[in-house]
Amino acid sequence: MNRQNRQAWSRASALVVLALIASQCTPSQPAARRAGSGVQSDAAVAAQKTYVAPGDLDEYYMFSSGGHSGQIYVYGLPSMRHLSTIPVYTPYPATGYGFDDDSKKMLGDLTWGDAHHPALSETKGDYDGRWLFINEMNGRIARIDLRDFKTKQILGPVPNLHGNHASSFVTPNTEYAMMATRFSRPVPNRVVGIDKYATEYKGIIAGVKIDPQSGHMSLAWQILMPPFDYDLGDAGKLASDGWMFFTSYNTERATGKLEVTASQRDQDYIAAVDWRAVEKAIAEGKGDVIDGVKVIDPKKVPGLVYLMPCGKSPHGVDVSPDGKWIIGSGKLQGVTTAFNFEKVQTAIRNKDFTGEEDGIPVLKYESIKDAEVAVGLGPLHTQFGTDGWAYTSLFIDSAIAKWKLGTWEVVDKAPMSYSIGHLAAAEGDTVSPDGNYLVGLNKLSHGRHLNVGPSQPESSQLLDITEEKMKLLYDAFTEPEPHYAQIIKADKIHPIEVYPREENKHPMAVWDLKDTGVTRNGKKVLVKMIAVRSTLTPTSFEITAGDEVTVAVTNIEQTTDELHGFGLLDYNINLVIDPGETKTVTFIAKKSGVFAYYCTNFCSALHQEMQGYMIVK
Ligand code: K7E
Ligand code: CUA
Repeated sequence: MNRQNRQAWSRASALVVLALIASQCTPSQPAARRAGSGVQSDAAVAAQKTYVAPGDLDEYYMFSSGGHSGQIYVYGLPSMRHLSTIPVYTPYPATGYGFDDDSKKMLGDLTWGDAHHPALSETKGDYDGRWLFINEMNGRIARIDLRDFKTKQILGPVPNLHGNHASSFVTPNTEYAMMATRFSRPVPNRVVGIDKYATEYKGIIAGVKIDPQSGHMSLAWQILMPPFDYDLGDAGKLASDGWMFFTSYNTERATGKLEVTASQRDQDYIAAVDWRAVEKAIAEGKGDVIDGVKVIDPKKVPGLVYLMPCGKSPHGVDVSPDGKWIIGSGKLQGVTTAFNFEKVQTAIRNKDFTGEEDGIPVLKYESIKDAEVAVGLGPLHTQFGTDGWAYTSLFIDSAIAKWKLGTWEVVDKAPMSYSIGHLAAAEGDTVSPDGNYLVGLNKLSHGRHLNVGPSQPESSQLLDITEEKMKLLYDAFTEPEPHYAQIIKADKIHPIEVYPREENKHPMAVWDLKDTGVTRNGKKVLVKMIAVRSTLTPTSFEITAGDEVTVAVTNIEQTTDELHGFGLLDYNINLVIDPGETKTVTFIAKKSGVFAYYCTNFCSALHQEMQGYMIVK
């Protein structure tokens, strides 16, 4: 049996069992009460659809932003099992992240980050399973390699850009990831009174160039924008390829109590950026260097940015799979607007403008919109399924509305428990969404889990969207703080299980026990160590107080799942070394005495024997 058949078979047999259980349930269970004899209860159907039998594997990976935990949580769908945590902006002792020299250097002075929007790399508008990008509020963006699920690069904090929320949305061939400011400030940063906010503070939109071979990110250009709060973004695709869209609020340029001062106007904007034209302008030498970055002022270089009026205080902006429509709405409204990209282009050609903001033309709302869809109160984000189906999260209604692109009819609403923020559909940001699963990422979850005190667990809710009515299948605990997630077919990702020995080019790697040991160069001491079941070699080493010590540990295993750790007590040192990997840690031996080190990852029957001593004279 292949994997799919095996899954179908195990679900079918599970269904029989569950239906039996459901039919014998006590009457206190409403699902059982609803089930007539011989008819499966809703609960049994839902359980069957999410059941992944022991030994079977999920169909999808979901990469969920960990918000201000600074991490990414990996889930399997449809089981909603939490499979892994990828530390990105925060030290994570479980994998030793933020303790070894390389990851410590990558994190720099910041040991937290507020991550919001993961973006899988794309080829021709389809997830290609190579990399995952995620933004962070302290002006940073990171790349995770999906070959080993490890953070490989953190770019930033980048100059001029403050509060990187409208990020990391990639373009259809991963040419760029984006960054944009939630918080405007003087550019370059200097002290200017808040009374000068409207004229002296600036927003920034930035393009981060991604190397197509290595995935390496570099800051390519920035655009100087009016001091609005840029909130979310999405890249154009197919029909609208070459463009980027960003929502903005506080177009009042207000300060102070924004919930009042920034809600004066009926409309704010979606900024439409022609990034190919920006690329060309930069190549032609346009723009000024500010704090080391090429910055383009649209007042001096027209034709790159346009403002599309949108309902007040918009949050998400989402481009339909064919690229024809741009969906955005005020988050206090009862409708969401579908803007027609063709009409946007026509309005630009005809100079159908109603005004300008700092030299950026404002397009006429009536000329560029196709429809206002009555989705319900508090529309935030829209995801897409097959056949033109769209799903909009409604924060105030605490529901998801299902509606159709083109006919604009709303056909279904599913209540969420509760106060949904983002939502994620299977392959939902691609040119061809799968249309089978949808996950609501809820901001609050009152009463959905056992009570664990004031910090209530958040929840993500899995829905079946294969039929006309959306069906709730599962509630899963979600680590704080849920923002966006992306869902990719499992067979698109092929992670390695060990680092092949021949790929290890680390200058301090050793593979033969006779090459281990201590070398000294003045006050600098290098300890080359091998970790292999069940010894850390050398089993002891001596140094002198005040030495600068580098311990380089190579795990010479080539066996799956044979990780070893190097925990050094009292020195706050905790490495975890995967099979075939070398990691280093450098520290000053400040304390003298005897200190034990040991393997932290249970690796064999004699794991407990895997220990040694550092003697500091
Ligand atoms: Cu939570 Cu995208 Cu930061 Cu919406 S954001 S809800
Ligand atoms: Cu190696 Cu435990």
